[in-house]
Order: sequence, then C-alpha cells, then structure tokens
Amino acid sequence: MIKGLYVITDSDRDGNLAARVEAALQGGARVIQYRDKELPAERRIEAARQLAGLCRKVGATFIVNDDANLAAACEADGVHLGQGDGTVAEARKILGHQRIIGVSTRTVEQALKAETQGADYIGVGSIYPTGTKQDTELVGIDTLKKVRRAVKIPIVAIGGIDRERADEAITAGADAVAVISAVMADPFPSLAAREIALQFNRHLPYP
Ligand code: 3NM
Repeated sequence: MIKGLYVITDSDRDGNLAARVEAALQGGARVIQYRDKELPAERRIEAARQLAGLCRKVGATFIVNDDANLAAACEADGVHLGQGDGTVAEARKILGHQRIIGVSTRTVEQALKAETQGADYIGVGSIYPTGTKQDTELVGIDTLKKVRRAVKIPIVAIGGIDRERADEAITAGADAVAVISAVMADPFPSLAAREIALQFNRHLPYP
C-alpha cells in the first residue's frame, strides 16, 4: 500500500542507517525505500534484507530503488524505477504481478504513460527545491495538481518536502509524500516522521 509518509534512505554514513529507519517507522512512516548510491551492488543485499525485516515487523511497505533483481532477492514489496531504469514490463518479468512497481515522473505525459504501462504508483517531483538530488528538475505544486487530475493510481510527491510543506502536497492530491533529508537528516528522525505522518490524519474522511 502506498499511502502516508514514504521515507527514502540516505547513505549509511555512520553505520546507523537501520536505527534511523527503525525510528522513522516508529514515528509513523508507512513506506521505506532503500536507495543507496554508494555501497557496491554486492553489499546492498545485506542492508536491504535488514531493512525489509524491519518493515515486515511493523507492517510497512518496503521498496527498493532502481534494481528489480535486488528487490526480488530481498523479498521487497516492490521496486521504484527512474525514467532511465528500464520499463515496467521488464520489472514485472522479474517481480511478477503481486509486487509493487513505482515510476518517477515529471510531466502529465510521463504520468499517463507510466499508468498505461501498468505502474502501481508514480512519483512526481521535484515539487520544491532540494539539495539532496542534483539532477532533478523543479516541477512544482501545479504539476502535481495536473497529474492528480490525469491519473487514478497513487501519487507520491517528492523533492524538498518537510514538515512545513507536507500539507500543501497532500492537499494538492498526493497520496504519499516521500522525504529523505526531512527525516533521515533530522537529529530526531522518529519525531520528524511523526510530525509529517500526522498531517495525513487531517485529510481522512469522516467515517
Ligand atoms: N527524487 P529530499 S527529488 C530521490 O524529483 C529524489 O524525482 C527526486 O530528497 C525527484 O526529501 C529526490 O531531501 C530527493 O528533498 C528528495
């Protein structure tokens, strides 16, 4: 399920990545994405398995960035693909139809294409300026609103989202907000996660 606070990992700069992820989950993160641009590929499996176990314990969804084979090997719930990371069909061949495939998009056209190709959710970003990913473009909140009107599958807003901005992205139609620095670089990741996760409650319909 892709809904609520979606936390993406930063590098394991201090050997405490698993502890930060555990804290984010305690704070209310519902999805964790393992994204590692530094560790050599053969060492990622161990880290991915550990994080998958933490998510399983609390019923959170675990997604692996870029690599469908790694997602399969660590029994992740799914994979997230960038625009250059291969097609949904290729990832489906590896992961089958039960697992989740997400695709990064920046325009309504890319969003519609991903939906047509069978993506389970799309990322839309960067919604706000971010220093975390250099090669992203700012698409802004208006694009998010347009994409919301165009597609039915869940939308994950990403890029520069923090506790001050989460509500605007949720109001614009994001089902989930993905953050790296707002949680992973906070000295109190659990509290940071809680403050963002709670913002989804304001949008729950009355029973
Ligand atoms: N993808 P932060 S922006 C991983 O626009 C990533 O597709 C983006 O980090 C995109 O929450 C981004 O620290 C970085 O801004 C998000």
